[in-house]
Order: sequence, then C-alpha cells, then structure tokens
Amino acid sequence: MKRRDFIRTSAIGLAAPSRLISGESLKLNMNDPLILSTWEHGLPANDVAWDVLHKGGSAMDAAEAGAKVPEADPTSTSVGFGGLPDEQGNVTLDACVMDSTGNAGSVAFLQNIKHPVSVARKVMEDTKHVMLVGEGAKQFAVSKGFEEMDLLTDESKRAWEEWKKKRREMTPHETHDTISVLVQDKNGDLAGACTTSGWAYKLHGRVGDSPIIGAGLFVDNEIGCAAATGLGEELIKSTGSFLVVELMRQGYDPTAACEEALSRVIKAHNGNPDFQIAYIAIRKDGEIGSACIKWSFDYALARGGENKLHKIKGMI
Ligand code: SD4
Repeated sequence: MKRRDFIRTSAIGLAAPSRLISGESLKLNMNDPLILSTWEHGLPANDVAWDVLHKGGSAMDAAEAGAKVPEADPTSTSVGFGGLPDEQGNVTLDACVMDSTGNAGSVAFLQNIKHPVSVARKVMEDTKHVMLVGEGAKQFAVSKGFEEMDLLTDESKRAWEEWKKKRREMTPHETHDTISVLVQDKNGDLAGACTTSGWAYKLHGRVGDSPIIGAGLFVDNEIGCAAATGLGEELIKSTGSFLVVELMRQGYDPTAACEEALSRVIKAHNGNPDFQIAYIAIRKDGEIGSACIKWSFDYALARGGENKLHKIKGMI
C-alpha cells in the first residue's frame, strides 16, 4: 500500500465508529423539513418542493415536484425538455424515485415524454415493477395520459449539429447538471427523485446511473438517503448512493460517507480520475453532507426558511 493510501485509510478508520446505528438512535428533528438538491437548478427546484411541503404534501410529492422544474426548463440542457441528445440526435431520458417505504420506480431510455420523473412515480405506484425502459416505458406513459412531444429544442439541436462536425467525446462534467432532489418532510420521512438526459452525445441506448436504484439514488427511511451526479458508469460500478447510505449506517457522518464512497472510486483510478462524481446525503437526524471528486460542486439546501447554494471543493 502506498503511504498516501495508508494515511487515507487510517484516517478514515479513525473517523468511522465501529458499531452499526439504527434509526431509533438518531434523534429526529421533527418539524424542520429540508430539501437538498444538486447544482444551481436545485434552487428553483427547492422553491417548488418547499411549496409542496408547506401545503401538506409528502416528501415524495415534494421531491417529484422539485425535479419537474428543470425537466420543464428548456435552458436546462441536461434534464428533460431541452436536454442534449445522444449521438444520433435523440433526447433519451433516465429518471427514478424512491419513497420512505422503500418503494421505488424508474424509467430509462425514455423518449418524447417531458416528465420522466412522474412516469417513474407511476411505475412505482401503479405497477408491480420497478423499472420500465425505452418504447415500453413510453407506451406506459402514454397509457397514463402523458403527452408525446419533441424534446429537442432549436438550441439543443444547434449544439448537437455543432458537436457532429468534430464528434469530440464529451464527459458528463462538461455538460453536467443532473438534478437529484432529496427531501425530509416534517414527520422526518425521506424521499428522493433523480432525473437526467444523461451523457451528452452518448451512444444510442446508453443508460446511466440516474434510473438505477442504489446508483443514482437510494433512500432508507431508517438511516438516510443519498443521490448522485456525475459519470454514471462509475456510479453504477460502485453502487454509489447505496454505499453512501450504508456508510451512514456504519456510523460515518453524511459528508464522511460521501467522501469514503468517492475515495474508493479515486483509488480504483490510481488516485487521479479524470471525471466528476458528486454526492448529496441526508441522515435521518437531519444532518446533511456532500462531497465531490474534483473541481467543485454546488448543492442547493432549503431549510429553516432559507434556500441557498453552497459550493464545495473536490477531494483531489
Ligand atoms: C449520467 N449521472 O447519465 C448522469 C450524468 C450527470 O451531471 O449526472 N451529469 O451519467
């Protein structure tokens, strides 16, 4: 083991408590709901989610409503309507939801439907399944009353045509901004939603982490919840969001849990990955955390009547 790795491992070893925690041991801070979401478009998403909570909606209602904000916004080029297309010019969308009962729904490689997060919720609530993909997901959405529409805007079409001239491979951090929304309502219940148009100019048919339960999002109402943004392939391989929640169960605080999950990815890439992953996490007692591999990452936090963007620096 290299010295640097040894120091990192021992430092984490010291920080990590040795016993598993249970929900009962985390004191709930009732009546203090909070919404935590990714990137700057998390701010307007949080506003809408907050309204939903204020009107008595559940954590799941709020997370879905928040995620729908960038989905509908054509200037948000990595989510929903206006999202950058795959290499063939198709906008293909991934989304999932998970609620406080541990129930989950997801859609992947969905086309021509503006609100994949709402289709994911319908999969969760109206079917026996967790995940629908592609044409089947679209047929299901249409059967539930979702309208088909062209999601490629003039702007995103222009960007794709420009890209086609050189066909340079883009990594998600260049076109980033998946939205993940984590919510704790006034009862202390947790829920989350995640939605994206994925890696810009990807291969047709590519699916990222965002619709994969445990990769892009995971909720365990006893312990906490976590969600991700960044290079989906690496998030899938590390079962990232599930890992963050499990580390919180082992006693890591939310930020330490995000860092430990990322340190494994960093190590797997010889200490110097050339991509971004960022996590956000809420522990059941209302403590929040976040970490990112490199560069910087912004998360939006709404709590106590304030909705603010916070910038964090990368671990390497
Ligand atoms: C993906 N995780 O499809 C998404 C991309 C992303 O910010 O999060 N971008 O891999």
